[in-house]
Amino acid sequence: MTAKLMQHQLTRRQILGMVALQAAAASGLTRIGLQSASAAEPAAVDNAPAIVIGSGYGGAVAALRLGQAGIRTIVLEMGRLWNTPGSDGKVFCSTAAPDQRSMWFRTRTEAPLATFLWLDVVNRDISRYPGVLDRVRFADMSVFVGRGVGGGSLVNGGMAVTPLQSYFAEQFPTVDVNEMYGTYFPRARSVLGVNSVDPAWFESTEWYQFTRVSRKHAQNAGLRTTFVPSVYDFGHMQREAAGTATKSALAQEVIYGNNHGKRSLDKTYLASALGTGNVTIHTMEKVRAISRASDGTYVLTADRVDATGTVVETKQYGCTYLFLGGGSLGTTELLVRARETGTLPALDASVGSGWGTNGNVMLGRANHLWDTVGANQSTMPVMGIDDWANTANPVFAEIAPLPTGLEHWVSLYLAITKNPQRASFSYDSGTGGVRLGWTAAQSAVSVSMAKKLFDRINSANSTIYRYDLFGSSNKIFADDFTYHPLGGCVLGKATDNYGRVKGYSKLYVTDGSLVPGSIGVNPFVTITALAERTMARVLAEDTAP
Ligand code: FAE
Repeated sequence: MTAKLMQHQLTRRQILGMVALQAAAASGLTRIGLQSASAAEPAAVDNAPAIVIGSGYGGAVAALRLGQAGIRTIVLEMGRLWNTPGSDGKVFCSTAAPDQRSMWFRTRTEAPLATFLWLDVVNRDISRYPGVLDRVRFADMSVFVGRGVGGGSLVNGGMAVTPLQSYFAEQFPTVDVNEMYGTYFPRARSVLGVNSVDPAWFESTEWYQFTRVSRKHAQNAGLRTTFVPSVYDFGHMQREAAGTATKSALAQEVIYGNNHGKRSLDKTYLASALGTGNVTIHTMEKVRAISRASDGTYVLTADRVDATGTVVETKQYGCTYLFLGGGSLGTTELLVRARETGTLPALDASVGSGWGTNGNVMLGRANHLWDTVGANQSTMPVMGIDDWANTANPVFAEIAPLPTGLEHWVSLYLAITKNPQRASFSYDSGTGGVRLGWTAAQSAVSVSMAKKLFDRINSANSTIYRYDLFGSSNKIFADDFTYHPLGGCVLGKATDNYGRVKGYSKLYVTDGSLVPGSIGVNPFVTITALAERTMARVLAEDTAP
């Protein structure tokens, strides 16, 4: 964002919060609050009325609303603050030249799209560092997640989609949909800074030729396409294209972070939360245990790690109100461990279950030579093929970019299928971690649905699939990873109808673990809106003196 634009759009609280973030980065602090904007680091505070675990969508909403309510709050985030430029002058590295900043403690990148023409040209050796993207591997499924202040908002494609009301109601039968669509979805979109691409610019720019080609192929098969909004600032993107702003979406930046243009949570919810003066974010601290003291308050154990991953300190925290925003994986792991090790034994038996991939499958199609997709591609998707209304085979497929700087004739997609399969996490006492019971056969259900849709598109356009993008085994459908982990502590099952965890008072879940495995579109707007709904209810009913 340019300074001018920021002044135009940011509230006073956000500006104060951004000052705090900047000051923390400049002085290398791992504790960020308004106090850190002054020279002295605040005194160590291990107790707070409220603690939030994680700073992704669910955590950021909780932090802002608690701060606004005047409740002193600590946010514990295992990743780092991302606003210090590296030696190249950039905060984040691009997908074309990944370095240590790309991935969470890896020696080689593990990009979703592994090969090109079967060649191992995508991934690079890197040094171990708390990079921004993690790939958490389970037996038959791996999960991409963001690490850092802002969680998934730092690495995602910015697609800010509100689900179909009827499907939301199907997934959340106990939630008042009128209230969600009348109050909480609009509130979430407004604070997230959701905007839409200018249709005239979309039709004319070389940067979205890849999308127009995929739209034509979908239409040739009689399929409907729809624009999807984004949290990437399209004003900035148009200036990138015009050469008047530094390129980010137009410079192959996305899954390892965007240096400009994206309204990630550190620029929206979290900046405002810090601006209340009541919220402090501690970075590089991973919570590993939660228990309850005899007076009913919560006790947390957190490991602080340095840039090599070494634990440099183990800390104890105490709080009255505890909000879990560690994401579907982080929150579920903490609660399953707490139940199975007996530190929170009254947790419901359903904690750990109801997990799904949002039916994710990635695939590429090979276009005819005359159907060029363009060497220049924006990394921010703006359109989906919407066949969700097809009850025999509901699929919503995002038209995804594959920016390489060269014409490659590939149309890439991330399909979201209505896969009804769900899995559970179980505690592994040997490692202290969790296992995920998702199987390859469960992924095959998503593949069969994606295949039915894309077979139609291929047949209408006399095209074929690409076999060279997902490793050396001629794999067409990448069904072994997801960007959209959902569930594990499902609303109304592991919690009450507002995210209050069953079995314990003043313990709440606000993140993607509430969503029962599928929401039919990209999930962060839903996660944000549900967190807004939880916070409104909790602040009205549970925190009154
Ligand atoms: P999340 O954003 O993952 O935040 C959890 C935070 O908690 C992280 O910062 C963790 O580091 C931290 N954490 C976890 N455990 C602990 C612990 N024990 N102690 C301290 N900190 C902890 O959770 N969604 C869309 O809607 N549109 C898109 O275009 C889109 N594209 C995506 C592209 C990629 C490459 C990826 C990976 C995801 C994408 N998503 C997209 C998914 C979206 O980012 C995801 O649903 C949300 O980020 C989930 O929000 P949560 O609040 O549940």
